Amino acid sequence: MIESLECRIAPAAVFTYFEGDGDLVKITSSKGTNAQLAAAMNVGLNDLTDDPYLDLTTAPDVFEGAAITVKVSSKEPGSNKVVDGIFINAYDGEGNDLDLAKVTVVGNLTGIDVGDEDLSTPAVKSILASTWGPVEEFEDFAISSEIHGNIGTITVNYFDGFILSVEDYTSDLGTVIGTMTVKKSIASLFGEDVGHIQVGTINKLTVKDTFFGPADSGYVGNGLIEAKTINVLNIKSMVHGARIELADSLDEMALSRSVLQPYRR
Ligand SMILES: [Ca+2]
Ligand SMILES: [Ca+2]
Repeated sequence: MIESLECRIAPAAVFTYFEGDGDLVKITSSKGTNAQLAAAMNVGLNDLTDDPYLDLTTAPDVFEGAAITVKVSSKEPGSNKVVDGIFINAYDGEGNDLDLAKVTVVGNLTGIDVGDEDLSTPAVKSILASTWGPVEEFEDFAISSEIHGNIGTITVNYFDGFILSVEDYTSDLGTVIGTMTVKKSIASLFGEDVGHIQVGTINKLTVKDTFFGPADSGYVGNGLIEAKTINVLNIKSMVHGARIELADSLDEMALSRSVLQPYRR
């Protein structure tokens, strides 16, 4: 008997919608049904963003651990051929929280809230997006991406978003980012919290081009990394007042070292 092709493809839910520029966007979830995915779209519209809003907290048990892919499946002449912007909600802090596996956006990820109550399992294994944050310059602010737990890897061309550890980033529970690779720039746009990261630890951060700051725009948190620890750091250039601020907290390990080596740290 010949096995049909469909049987060998992992079951997935699909939802499509048209963008203003004519692109047909296809959302795929490795968990759930087409109906459940459709019900998650634009439910509980986030008044912070006009972009499409995928609210997976509508069925956290269904989508727990799902891989989510958002990409343009049918390109129109004259369109930009990428997803213009989508916000993914998988954390509401009210018990409807879930972890995700691989999140892929071929285009702009406006923001993502993610992570269940179990901090021993990653909030999200990986995030791959062309750009992350607002798409227009002087759109004034980046919507916060609230992360409850750790992130395995982040790979983006431009990071203009606002990653915020739900747990106090100066505590032991703060979000840990394993590897973050920015192929172009951080804070390439002006705006409040555009290109702002506040997490406990980044194990490896690579910025292949420029990490920008606010210059004289007056925007707060524009081009700012706050963390307790960054282990491996490789940034080609930092300009315009870009800042990295490490939390000045003396934990037990640091205290014991200071006792052993009173004049050294
Ligand atoms: Ca588009
Ligand atoms: Ca978790």
